[in-house]
Amino acid sequence: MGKAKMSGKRIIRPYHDAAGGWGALRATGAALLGQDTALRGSATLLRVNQPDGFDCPGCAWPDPKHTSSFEFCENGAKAVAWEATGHRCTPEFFAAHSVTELESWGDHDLEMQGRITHPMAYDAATDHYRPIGWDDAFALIARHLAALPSPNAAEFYTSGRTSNEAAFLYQLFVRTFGTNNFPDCSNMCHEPTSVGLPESIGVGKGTVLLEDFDRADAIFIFGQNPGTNSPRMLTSLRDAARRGARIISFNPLRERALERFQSPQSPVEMASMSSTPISDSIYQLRIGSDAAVLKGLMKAILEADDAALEGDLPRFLDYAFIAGHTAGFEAVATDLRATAWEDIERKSGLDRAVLTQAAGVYMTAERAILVYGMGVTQHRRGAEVVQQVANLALMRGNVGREGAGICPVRGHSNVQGDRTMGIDEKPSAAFLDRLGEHFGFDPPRAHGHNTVAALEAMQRGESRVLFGMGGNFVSAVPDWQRTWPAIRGLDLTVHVSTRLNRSHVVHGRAALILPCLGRTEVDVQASGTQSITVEDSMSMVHASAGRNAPASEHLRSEIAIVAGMARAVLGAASPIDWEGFAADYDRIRDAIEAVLPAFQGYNARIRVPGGFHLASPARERIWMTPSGRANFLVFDGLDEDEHESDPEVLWLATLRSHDQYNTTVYSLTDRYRGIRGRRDILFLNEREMQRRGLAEGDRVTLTTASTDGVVRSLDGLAVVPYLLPDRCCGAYYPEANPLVPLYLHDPISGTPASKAVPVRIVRSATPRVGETV
Ligand SMILES: Nc1nc2c(c(=O)[nH]1)N[C@H]1C(S)=C(S)[C@@H](COP(=O)(O)OP(=O)(O)OC[C@H]3O[C@@H](n4cnc5c(=O)[nH]c(N)nc54)[C@H](O)[C@@H]3O)O[C@H]1N2
Ligand SMILES: Nc1nc2c(c(=O)[nH]1)N[C@H]1C(S)=C(S)[C@@H](COP(=O)(O)OP(=O)(O)OC[C@H]3O[C@@H](n4cnc5c(=O)[nH]c(N)nc54)[C@H](O)[C@@H]3O)O[C@H]1N2
Ligand SMILES: [Mo]
Repeated sequence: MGKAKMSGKRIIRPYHDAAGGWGALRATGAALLGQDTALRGSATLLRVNQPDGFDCPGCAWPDPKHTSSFEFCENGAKAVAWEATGHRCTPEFFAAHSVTELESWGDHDLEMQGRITHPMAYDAATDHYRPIGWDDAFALIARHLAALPSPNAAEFYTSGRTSNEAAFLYQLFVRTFGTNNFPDCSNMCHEPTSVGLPESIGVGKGTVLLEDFDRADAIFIFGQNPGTNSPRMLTSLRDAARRGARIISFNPLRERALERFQSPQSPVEMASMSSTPISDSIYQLRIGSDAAVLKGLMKAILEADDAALEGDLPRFLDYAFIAGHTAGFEAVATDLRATAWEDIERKSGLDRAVLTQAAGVYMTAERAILVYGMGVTQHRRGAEVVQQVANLALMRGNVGREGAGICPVRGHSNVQGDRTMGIDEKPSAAFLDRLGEHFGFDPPRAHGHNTVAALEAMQRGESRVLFGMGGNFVSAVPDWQRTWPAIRGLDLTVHVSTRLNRSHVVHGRAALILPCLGRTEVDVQASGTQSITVEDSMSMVHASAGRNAPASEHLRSEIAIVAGMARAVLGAASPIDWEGFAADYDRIRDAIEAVLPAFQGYNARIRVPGGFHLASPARERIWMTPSGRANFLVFDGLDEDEHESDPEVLWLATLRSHDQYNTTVYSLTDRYRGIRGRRDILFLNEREMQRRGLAEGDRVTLTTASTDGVVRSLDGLAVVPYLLPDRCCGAYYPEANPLVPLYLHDPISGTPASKAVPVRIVRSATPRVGETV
């Protein structure tokens, strides 16, 4: 087949600058102006992540001790501007637009309406949302919950911006009501970390602190895009690169910030237009081949270690650590020796020589940090891949030493804290014991639903109510053609929200929107001005208090909403002083301290600037596993899926653009990838385009290679040539979610395989970009 002709308009305009720099400053200015926050916003920005300010509602990356001067972050600024917007979504707006009309709006247009000002209830007779009083809203929830055949017919979702205090009170309410149904955003995100790492190292969290980045000799980054999703991490990476640490990335895409970064904090770099190269190498592995790559790296180390033994040279494996601290090494070594290099090469698309070279960097580094993100977790065998990251760390004793460790980069700013507070469908017996003892009730013991199980229960008609504490459940979940009808069939959907989103327009028969305060806003309760606390990706807990006036006088804090709902649902007979908790958040922290021993002295410790670190046993080389040792775990084979052998099936990764926060689309631009003004894009390499006779701008239909006979397809994506490995393609999340079958999830963690959906591509009847009918 000849080279397809590139005619008509080009869609992609390659971005040649480094990540960060003037481009980032310009984009921040645009984000602030677009939200009418220009003056107030910049004052607000000066309080982000300051000791007396508020925690950035963006990502979960930690701050240098929370005592630093303003650290610039483009995407943090966007998250703040989005919350501190001057736009308002009022009862008049809802009166002017029916829900059916709003359903046809794009995600960006929904969110652009700004902050929701009043509690609203869906009125089926008129198909409009109408204002409702708070007490009436709580009474409506109470009526629906009381009518359920069992508390287990309700689902209580949490998104990861919810504070420790709100999360603790919320789980207390839900368990007092009688269920452990806690689907949460983490179930679609780092659950493979939460369930995979404990088997390996005894804790489901990372083991590094920010200062470890100052000591590491090598930093390996698997499937994580810091330039977009945790830009403050670039400061650590830039400093590490400048002092000569080796940084190696494994990513099917050459993400710009993994290549080079221009620090807006550095006057020299900004003035001279210079930048710091970040990664020594970006290895473009095939989608879904991290296990193969990790096994390749470990096999190369094993081979080098064998050679060292023969040559009587220093060894590459940390035998003292392996013997003293771990179990299962022999089984893993046997499996690695039996794994053929040809299979690793075929699967990953990377040569043995290349992998051996990367392994060389790892095994000559005295201290190494292994970082990973969604490129590792959102796979059919995500939890097992996480365990391979741990294997690689354990081989050289890179856990529990300065400058070394495992670093899962969490998503939402408090998603890790929410889990610590008990947002967990599989709570430990010890936690329930202490909770029940302190509050004098018998918490439900049966495990509840995670996100996938909640959706399945809705599909079966067993779950009847969905309550969402933040987030955008409807858009975030997979398989829309199958999951949305189930959500529409619910008796009641309730969403505690700041801005309008898809979950408000794809709703149950009855529906409520409960507008809440955001992080940037002052929270005044009966005892005075309150602060909340959060836990970052490195287990640092600290306080956060906003100063802006609330977006509307009708807003309530998430805590006050939980308290009001609890009183309405549980009645005056509930022995728990819900109003007392809502009046003074110190009292919630006292209760947290009573239930969770790690929070001893909570109220005093958060008053110290910078907060405190929640001790991690693995960091101290204490292994909280049944054997008391860290475990090497075998990954059986290299494959994820039976489709691997069909050459027509490609792996689709669903991607975040630079201008979105999960389902919140700030703009239609994806600066570093060279896309402007649209999101209906399929990234494909030129060889795959030629094989199909496709040119840039041609429209295609993607169809999932489903195993359940259901047709899942997405029509009208415009093809753009992009440097990707063969048999790989990319499209934007959440638009591509209809292609992700609900069954396509990791059976261990329940996390949907959003980064490796098997798809077929055919030319679509839709006219190509730039062509009119
Ligand atoms: N601005 C902004 N910040 C955010 C978010 C946001 O949407 N916007 N989201 C927040 C949340 S909740 C989360 S969880 C994090 C997400 O942050 P990340 O973990 O960085 O998640 P993604 O951008 O989805 O994917 C990361 C990378 O995985 C790569 N990838 C795809 N498939 C594979 C694969 O098979 N193997 C490997 N090795 N790599 C692969 C992609 O090319 C991409 O560069 O960021 C948080 N921060
Ligand atoms: N295909 C595919 N699917 C994915 C992913 C993917 O990479 N690919 N990523 C997954 C991941 S990692 C995650 S974490 C989930 C994200 O899933 P969610 O966390 O459910 O979604 P968000 O888009 O972060 O939620 C945005 C909404 O949160 C509300 N909000 C914002 N701030 C606040 C606040 O302070 N309080 C309250 N109560 N509400 C607030 C606003 O109304 C806003 O519209 O999506 C998952 N789904
Ligand atoms: Mo996430």
